[in-house]
Amino acid sequence: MAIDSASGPSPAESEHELIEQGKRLAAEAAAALVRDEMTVGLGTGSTVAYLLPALASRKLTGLRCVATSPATERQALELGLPVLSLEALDGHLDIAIDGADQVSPQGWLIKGGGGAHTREKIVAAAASRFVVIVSAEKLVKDLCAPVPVELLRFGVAASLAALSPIELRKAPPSPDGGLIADYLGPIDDPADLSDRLAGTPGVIEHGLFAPEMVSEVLVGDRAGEVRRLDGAKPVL
Ligand code: A5P
Repeated sequence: MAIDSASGPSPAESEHELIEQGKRLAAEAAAALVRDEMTVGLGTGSTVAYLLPALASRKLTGLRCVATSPATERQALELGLPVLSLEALDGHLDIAIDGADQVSPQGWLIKGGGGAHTREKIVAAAASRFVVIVSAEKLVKDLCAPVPVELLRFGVAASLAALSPIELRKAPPSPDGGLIADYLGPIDDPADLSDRLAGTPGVIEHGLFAPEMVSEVLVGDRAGEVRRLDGAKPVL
């Protein structure tokens, strides 16, 4: 059988590798921002999956972490990172680090691709500094659907009707029992949509994160560099 020795990775494989490299570089840069004795919010997702080993490898023995999902908690504990509840830390964190699905030029985020946005938003808001870690393709000119939404199970038919067009996700409920759905309408003005979603009875939380929540976005680009974009939340 002839073996084609010249065949390297396919374009799709190369693209995937570049994206993964971007996530890893952004995650490693964020891990370097953490100092010993800090309290740290850990996000959820494939980019955070690079953050956890990078953080664990720093061997900061005084860290105390809060996880935003069972998956993150499991991985963090396996790596020896101490995980506590937010209550045990009096509801305050020094820094939170998390991925995003989309980042707009104005600093709005869409999060919740993994359905963890409710806990992620609570943790981001509880942190003095919220650092977003993304690969370059997450930077978009205009935010677009889907916007993840967590809904209370009670009265879900009414909530869905009020939020049309929206689709319940074929996924298990969140660890807090909420149903995950995706709002599929236009996003002409993220602030207006954020208000509309938040103001609809039955909505527990939605995946639009305002620029005021974000301290900085670290972008792992295709050239192997990490760029820093300032957010609107001051870094003290
Ligand atoms: C989890 O629900 C999400 O908010 C993630 O933070 C977001 O979807 C980014 O995930 P990736 O790092 O896997 O792209």
